[in-house]
Amino acid sequence: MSSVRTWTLGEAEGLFALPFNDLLFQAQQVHRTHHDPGSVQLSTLLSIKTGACPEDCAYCPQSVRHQSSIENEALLPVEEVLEHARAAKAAGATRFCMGAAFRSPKRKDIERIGAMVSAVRELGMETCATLGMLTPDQAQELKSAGLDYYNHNLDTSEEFYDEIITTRTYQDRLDTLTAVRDAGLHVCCGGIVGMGESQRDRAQFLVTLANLPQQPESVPINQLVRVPGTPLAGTEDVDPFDFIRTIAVARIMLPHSQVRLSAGRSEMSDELQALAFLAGANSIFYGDKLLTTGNPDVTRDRTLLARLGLRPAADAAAN
Ligand code: SAM
Ligand code: DTB
Ligand code: SF4
Repeated sequence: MSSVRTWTLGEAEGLFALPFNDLLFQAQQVHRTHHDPGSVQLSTLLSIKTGACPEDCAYCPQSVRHQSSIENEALLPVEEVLEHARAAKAAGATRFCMGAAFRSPKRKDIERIGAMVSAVRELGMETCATLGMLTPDQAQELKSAGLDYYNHNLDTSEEFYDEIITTRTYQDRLDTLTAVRDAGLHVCCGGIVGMGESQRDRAQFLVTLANLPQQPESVPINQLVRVPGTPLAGTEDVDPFDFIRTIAVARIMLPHSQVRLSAGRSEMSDELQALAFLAGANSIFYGDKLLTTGNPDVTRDRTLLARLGLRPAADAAAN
């Protein structure tokens, strides 16, 4: 899916400035033009390598530089990952996302992760991995192993990025996204709302995503999970309506993408999540855990979807 048009910062800020109901109406119109409004895609996450990451992302409990209370864990064996994937499929997830706290994976990591990807794909699930920076060869290897999606977030605007991460540049992120795209993988790229960024940063971040040579197929919008021990633990609450505005503007500017209501749902009411679906979110992380923090349990999510008359998207894997 190529870029539909080029967006300017002024246009994106104009969307954010619309009266809330006008913005949601426009987002619903775009949503209904391009997507089945009754369907929500379910992705389950698993942390396959946890903690001790050398990067200094201020939001992340897995950075070696922050004092969070997570337990570090080396790269899991293939069979253990497969057990989690089977359980996720049985619970109704169609995509299995394997996350590793790497700056970038080593050769032996790619070999084992390639085996995980092939095995999960054989279950009939879509596969996604997020492993940090990749070289073009590594992206190609993962593609050959059967990887469908690679998640690599831009997180925020280029201008605000330096206040959140100093151990890599925005251009490093863009380079990996190019390697992923060139390998023929689907791109999953989104960001975080609630790190102290301005509305302008949110608008600029979405302009960057929307103006990529090809828009990402999947766009996770996370609300910051304020984990004790991380530098952002004390950040102020986001206005929930501003969070919904970000989802709506993403839906309008990225009309064909799956927009995922991602981290932060444990702190959201059912009503706020319903507004996010109205604003055009059509995917969630599904399962009791994200990577290291909690997520609503499966029963609560199934009940919520049923109360809203929303259906889990049918199995999309066999392609
Ligand atoms: N290390 C790899 C990387 O950074 O690309 C992959 C794993 S990393 C945990 C994946 C994404 O999780 C980050 O890009 C960030 O958007 C999101 N994330 C991490 N900690 C978060 C938090 N506390 N709240 C919300 N999102 C978070
Ligand atoms: C994404 O955008 N959000 C997910 C996934 N991609 C890898 C991760 C959220 C992590 C939240 C904090 C944690 O559980 O460690
Ligand atoms: Fe490491 Fe990824 Fe966490 Fe940054 S977000 S500290 S790169 S695991």
